[in-house]
Amino acid sequence: MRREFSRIVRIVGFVAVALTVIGFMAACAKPVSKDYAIVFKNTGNPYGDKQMSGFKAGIEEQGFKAILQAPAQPTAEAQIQIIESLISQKVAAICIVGNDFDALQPVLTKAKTAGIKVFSLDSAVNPASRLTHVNQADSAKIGSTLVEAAFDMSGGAGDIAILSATSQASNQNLWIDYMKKDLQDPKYAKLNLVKIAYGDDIRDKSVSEAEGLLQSFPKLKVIIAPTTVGIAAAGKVLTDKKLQGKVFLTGLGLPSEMATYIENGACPYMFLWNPIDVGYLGAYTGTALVKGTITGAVGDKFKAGRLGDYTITKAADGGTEVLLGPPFKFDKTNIEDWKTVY
Ligand code: RAM
Repeated sequence: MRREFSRIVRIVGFVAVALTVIGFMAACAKPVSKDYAIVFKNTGNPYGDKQMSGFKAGIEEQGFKAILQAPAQPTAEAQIQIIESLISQKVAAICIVGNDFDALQPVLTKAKTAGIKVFSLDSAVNPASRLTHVNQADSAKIGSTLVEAAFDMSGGAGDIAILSATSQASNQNLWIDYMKKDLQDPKYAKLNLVKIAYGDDIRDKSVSEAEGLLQSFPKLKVIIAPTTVGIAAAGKVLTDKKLQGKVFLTGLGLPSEMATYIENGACPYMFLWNPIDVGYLGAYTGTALVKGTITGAVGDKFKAGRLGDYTITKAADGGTEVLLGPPFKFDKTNIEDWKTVY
């Protein structure tokens, strides 16, 4: 009886100590931040605004706070300063739209060491700097689709040029690499890539780069602009110069900015995905990483709100990614329906 009593006392004592320790640990644990940050390439890009609005919607509908940031210039240096300040603010996650594949690694590693979940979206940072990447569409498919469009618009032969964003933008560079690989195919032997110009996703610079291409290459048949800023700038230049039917434009554009140029024939067709959905998928990737539902490993699964279920897969750069879906084609038959959507 006495032994039984002292056993009970020991158990009660043990439970009390355990509860005290758990309570102490809970009191000491850092409160989990409810702030989720996205850092876009630069300000003044309507595509970036739409992507960030999707991120904000996805974060806020889960009861958290979204911090939307973008530097004035599309450089890695400017993004590093923003990330330093987000580290001091102790945000829960940083979703980076990289202005450089490798240059952000030291600051992103610092963020990771501080317990912040780091992942990229739209424009990837290298696998060592991220847990995973939110990819808008299959990169190889984007490259081959744009080369095939140039082939089609040029009638299979002639000078073509690329008007890109910055020379360091990892998403554009990846797509351009795939385009160059595709152009090796004997089918495209008569297509002559004369120049890759960089408008830096700045409207005025993109306009003058487009004008420069026309001046330097009078026989130019197609401009491929794999950036929404570049394609809209080139659309304006071709329209102002009344070059519809002589020089064709294709690439990745926002229906809202490109409707005029699709309707007037400067751009027979182009492609994109829904940038709001890219941001929204990023929001759910971030919260899943913070909750621990996913770690960013191949095979991890999570639910992205209204978009449904996603699985992390292997990315071509050796890291992992989550893919939104296939790119969508916009032409005269559907642009009217899409120009008010995004
Ligand atoms: C521009 C940006 C963005 C890219 C789109 C297609 O707005 O460079 O990163 O995804 O174009």
